[in-house]
Amino acid sequence: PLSRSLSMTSLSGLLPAWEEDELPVEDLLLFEVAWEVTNKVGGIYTVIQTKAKITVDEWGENYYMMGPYFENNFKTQVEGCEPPNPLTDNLGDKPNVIGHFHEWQAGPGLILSRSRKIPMATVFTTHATLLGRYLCAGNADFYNNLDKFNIDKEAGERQIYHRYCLERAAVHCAHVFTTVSQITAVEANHMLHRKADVVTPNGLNVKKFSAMHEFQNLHSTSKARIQEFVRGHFYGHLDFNLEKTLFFFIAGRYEFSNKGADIFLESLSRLNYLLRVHRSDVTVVVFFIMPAQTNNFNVESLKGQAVRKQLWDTAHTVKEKFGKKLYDALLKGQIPDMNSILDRDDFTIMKRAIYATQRHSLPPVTTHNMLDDSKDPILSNVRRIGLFNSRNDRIKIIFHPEFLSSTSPLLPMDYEDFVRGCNLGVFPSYYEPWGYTPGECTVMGIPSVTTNLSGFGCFMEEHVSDPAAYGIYIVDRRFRSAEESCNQLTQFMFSFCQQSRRQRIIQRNRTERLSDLLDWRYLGRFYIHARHLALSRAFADKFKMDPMTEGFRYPRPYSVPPSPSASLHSTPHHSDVEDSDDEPYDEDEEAERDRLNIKAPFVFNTCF
Ligand code: U2F
Ligand code: UDP
Ligand code: G6P
Repeated sequence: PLSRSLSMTSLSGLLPAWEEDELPVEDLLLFEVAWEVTNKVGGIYTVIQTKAKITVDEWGENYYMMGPYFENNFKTQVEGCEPPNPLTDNLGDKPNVIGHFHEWQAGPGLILSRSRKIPMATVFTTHATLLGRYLCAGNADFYNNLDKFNIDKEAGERQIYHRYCLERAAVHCAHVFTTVSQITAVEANHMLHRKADVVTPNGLNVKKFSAMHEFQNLHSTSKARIQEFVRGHFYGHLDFNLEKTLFFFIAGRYEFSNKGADIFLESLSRLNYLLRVHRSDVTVVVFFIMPAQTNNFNVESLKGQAVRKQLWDTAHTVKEKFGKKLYDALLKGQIPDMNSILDRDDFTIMKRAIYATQRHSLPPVTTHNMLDDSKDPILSNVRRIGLFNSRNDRIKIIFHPEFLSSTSPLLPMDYEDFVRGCNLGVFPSYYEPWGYTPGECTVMGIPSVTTNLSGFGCFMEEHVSDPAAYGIYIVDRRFRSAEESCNQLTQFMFSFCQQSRRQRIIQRNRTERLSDLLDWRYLGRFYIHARHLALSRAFADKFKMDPMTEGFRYPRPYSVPPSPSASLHSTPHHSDVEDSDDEPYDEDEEAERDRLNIKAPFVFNTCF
């Protein structure tokens, strides 16, 4: 039986208990069912895949995942094997089964097992509601009208009524209903008419390096690779200083307004204006990584990389010849005549290489041939705001309409390496039940922009005092108009551009310190709680449970934040000198002070 010793205070009312007693897992079976088990569609795959380890650690061989059979996925992602204990035997003396179903696609399994009265504790998790996603993508003023929609009619008009009914039935049949965030709980309450029992925030597998600053070194090496790409892409137009160039990016499914690409573009246009009128020497190269239909890379982009390579090869050839002549002269005890060390051939190949860098067009905005160039929403808006990578613009735009891959001939980097090399991820979503991308930035120590309409943003707002100081900028899209949100986003980015390198380094250290908060080792607890609750509801005589609540909160960091702008000049570590390393700054000391202030990890740790 499940006895408990619990202590909690309420923050949201949906947080789980700590100090949950261990389940007698050897007498139980856990099935987790999702369309995205070994099948990458979107973020649910990331949930299932990253959570696997902690679930196996707890459940061992009594944990089963179920997903669709796609031969290719099966061959590349798992190893076929016979079940260690045939299931018909494991059910014999293990009568208590938990079935955890994700999203409407898995819903029928839950509905049928209840209607057939199979003795199973059921959990249903929604990662987004069907109607919410459809209504937001259709530009409805969603959050101000949550209680006003005629939900059956809306679902019917969008021809998703059958799917919507499956979703709603599964939600109501489940012993325990969970959503990935508080904001989705509110949405589900209106769209599906059930309050969530537990909020199960999405975690990640957090990699810790043995050397604390390794992630800063990785930033530096990945950034160098992005700089190489930029050298090629902007050949002939490299009149901006790459040392003073920042890399921003947005990435994810191409849902133009749900993901906030609309207000991002508008804010970039304003940022461009601000940087120009302030005569800033900072340039920002902004990457849009959102898959659209294309007909492969375009010639101009490929040519850019070829030209860069040719210049590199030329420099290398001349350097080799130069080096050899220098060496020969030194062997003879002479300093060579610098005027004749390069001969006519050398000058000819150098001139030819320079000639190849002349171009009569601006560096392209997109890296691929778009199938629907004229109607594409990103390109249409780039045309509207006129950011065409011209010399005077401080904002340069590169739209890469395909997910990144290390085998690309253009930008051969994995997404993870790319993120590490950037300075800021910008995810100003309107509809985002959780939003993995800013969380992924956080655990890599890269600051990001999120919103108070995203599950991640709300989670950070709730648990971190002064998130901006930790490199989590939260745009208010809930209580402000689109125009005001744009201005706020512009200000965040402008403040970011005003930071010195030193301030950025300090901020990255702080960002990385939040990683523990997103680790499944902690967040997995919410799933454990949901399972316990389901058992106590399905098998009440065996599994008893008391209600309990508790929360945690990260305090403001020890030093004054380097951003946003209001606090910029009061920070004791503020420096106008780019990269000046002689200022006294003891980061370990700051981290230690932060830790003494931070209650959260210890609250968590003592519970394990
Ligand atoms: C949420 O992202 P998802 O990965 O679920 O987003 P999609 O894969 O684009 O699926 C969106 C919904 O569309 C439906 C299904 C999905 O929930 O109901 N659908 C469909 O009708 N037909 C199909 O072929 C495929 C999908 C969420 F948006 C993020 O914020 C979270 O981070 C993520 C993880 O929790 O879940
Ligand atoms: N992603 C990727 N390759 C890329 C860009 C993004 O694999 O080039 C991944 C990213 O790591 C994240 C996912 O796509 O895990 C997007 O998840 P998110 O929760 O942000 O949005 P969703 O698509 O689920 O709405
Ligand atoms: C890391 C490296 C530093 C490098 C810096 C660049 O911190 O350890 O050597 O100078 O990144 O930071 P920036 O914010 O300018 O990309």
